[in-house]
Amino acid sequence: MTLKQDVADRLEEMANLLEADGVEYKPNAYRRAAESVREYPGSFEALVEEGEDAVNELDHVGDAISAKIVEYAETGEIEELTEIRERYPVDMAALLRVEGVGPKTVGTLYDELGVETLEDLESAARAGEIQNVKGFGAKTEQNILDNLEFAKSAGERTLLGDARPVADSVVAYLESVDAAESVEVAGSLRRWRATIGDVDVLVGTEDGEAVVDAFTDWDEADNVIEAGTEKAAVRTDGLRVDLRVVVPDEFGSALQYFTGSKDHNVRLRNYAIERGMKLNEYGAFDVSNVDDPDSGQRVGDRIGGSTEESMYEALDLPWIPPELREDRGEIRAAADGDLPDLLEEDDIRGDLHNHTDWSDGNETIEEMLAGAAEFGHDYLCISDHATGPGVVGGVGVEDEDLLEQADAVREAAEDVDIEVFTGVEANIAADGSISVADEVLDELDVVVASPHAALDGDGTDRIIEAMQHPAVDIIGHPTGRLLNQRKGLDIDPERLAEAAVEHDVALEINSNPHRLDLSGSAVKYAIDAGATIAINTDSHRTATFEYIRYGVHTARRGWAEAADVLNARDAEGVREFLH
Ligand code: DGT
Ligand code: CA
Ligand code: CA
Ligand code: ZN
Repeated sequence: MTLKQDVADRLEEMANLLEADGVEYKPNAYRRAAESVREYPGSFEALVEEGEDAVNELDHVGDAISAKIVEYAETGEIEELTEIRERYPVDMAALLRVEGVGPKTVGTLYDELGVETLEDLESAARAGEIQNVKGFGAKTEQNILDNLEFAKSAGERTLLGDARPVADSVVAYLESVDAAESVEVAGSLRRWRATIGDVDVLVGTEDGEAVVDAFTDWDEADNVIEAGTEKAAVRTDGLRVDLRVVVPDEFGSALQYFTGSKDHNVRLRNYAIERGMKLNEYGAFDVSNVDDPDSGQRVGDRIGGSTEESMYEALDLPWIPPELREDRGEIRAAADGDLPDLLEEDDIRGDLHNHTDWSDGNETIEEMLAGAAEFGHDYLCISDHATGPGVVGGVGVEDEDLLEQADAVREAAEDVDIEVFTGVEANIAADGSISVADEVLDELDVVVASPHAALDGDGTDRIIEAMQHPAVDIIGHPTGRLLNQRKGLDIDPERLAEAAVEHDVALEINSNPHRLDLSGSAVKYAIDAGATIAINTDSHRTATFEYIRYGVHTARRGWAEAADVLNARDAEGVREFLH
């Protein structure tokens, strides 16, 4: 955890606790300050070293807050925060995960019923105590009960976007260790699941002890959980990293085994058994002439295991990309020669959903366009928020200003070497209507329509209704889910996919690691139905253009090929698709 993250988290906690306490205005001041800290581009340590006056220069940070930031950096505590924590000894983060429960509700339920944890909340709701609190009712209580399950399971897993940089860093470190011959991440991270239980890393080596020693010395490890001769585990930023060491000759079989998924491995092992083979983490063995194949781990003729390819080859199968290993028909497809020719990161030519400081983005139109050019895109679409359900005025751009912005975008486009699309992110209301006037939509190249309000219950009809609007090109983050925070709309992925084909609307994979919406499994329905996918970052600043890789791998989890993806086409191809 860096000082910057730490401070931003503390300020946000302060905001939530003040709001729980019924304080007005201050909570938002703390939230804006937290945002500024999070966005600070330079070394935050260096800034704090310079003292309160320097910290005061940050946007939305005044005297009171800069003093607290310096206090925290110097003492590791903020006195006022400690006090208010004592007044509200609640598990705020967990309680806020319940859809419909905000800091204010947490405060009231603590004051009235002593609710501190999710368990307390559940028993209070089950006992019917919540509906008797002033300002609450039977409906609120039922809502809390409905949303508790999600909140209880959320938070146990780490976002892909948080785990991947940790994995990249531990792999780079282990690659620098002399004794390590080959290093790979395995597990759910190698399959690019949206959330990760723990990070699995595999090393092939003749000297396991040296690798384990180096691993436990890794300077990003906060503590060592275990250290043996073949495996070790450390914790960093609350995330567990598991290391396995194997001899080089068993690297491929171990990698295949530890990549999972468990369901894929079970099906593959059964496929092997039917063919007189035995697969495990030590290799692929021909056991057709062995009386009792279960008599040991290494029985029969070893015909594969040093590479992962050799494991699949032993079964006459082509290598199966990790993203497909979820037991969704990939082994059958491999046997039939029908594996998809998966989309690659390099296939992406541009990004069609991005924000600027005209709405809630952090950078100007010019900065976003220059950043996209530098990132290597051939084109970028500026699609700021319109006003409408879920997006308040002041954040969203009013209709008449959208036209003015489009002019500004076209003008800025003249100064960059990439193609630029004008656009908008319009809101889909609960009845499926679109928040922007038709005359305005007609003037813009790209219309992204996204749900931002009433994000519970079944949203299929609403989204399909929105697709029927003739100006809509892309459905943005179709379920509105926020991983670990909000379940989002229930969507029937099959109906959604069929409607997308019928109305020629692309379905977005929003690459923001908090969203990854659509999910890989929903994408597979879209691909099977022949729908077009758009992979966008929904960037609010240039630094997040790189999130596109999370979207690409999510698309691969949905079996997408380049031909299925709108922004794998050139700008001309995109124009042909637009309405
Ligand atoms: P996670 O960590 O919950 O996000 O998911 P994974 O898939 O990374 O699971 P993890 O870390 O428990 O184990 C890594 C891989 O090792 C897993 O994908 C498959 C393999 N594996 C682990 N335990 C078992 C097991 O009991 N049976 C089988 N067949 N495979 C296992
Ligand atoms: Ca794992
Ligand atoms: Ca593990
Ligand atoms: Zn949005």
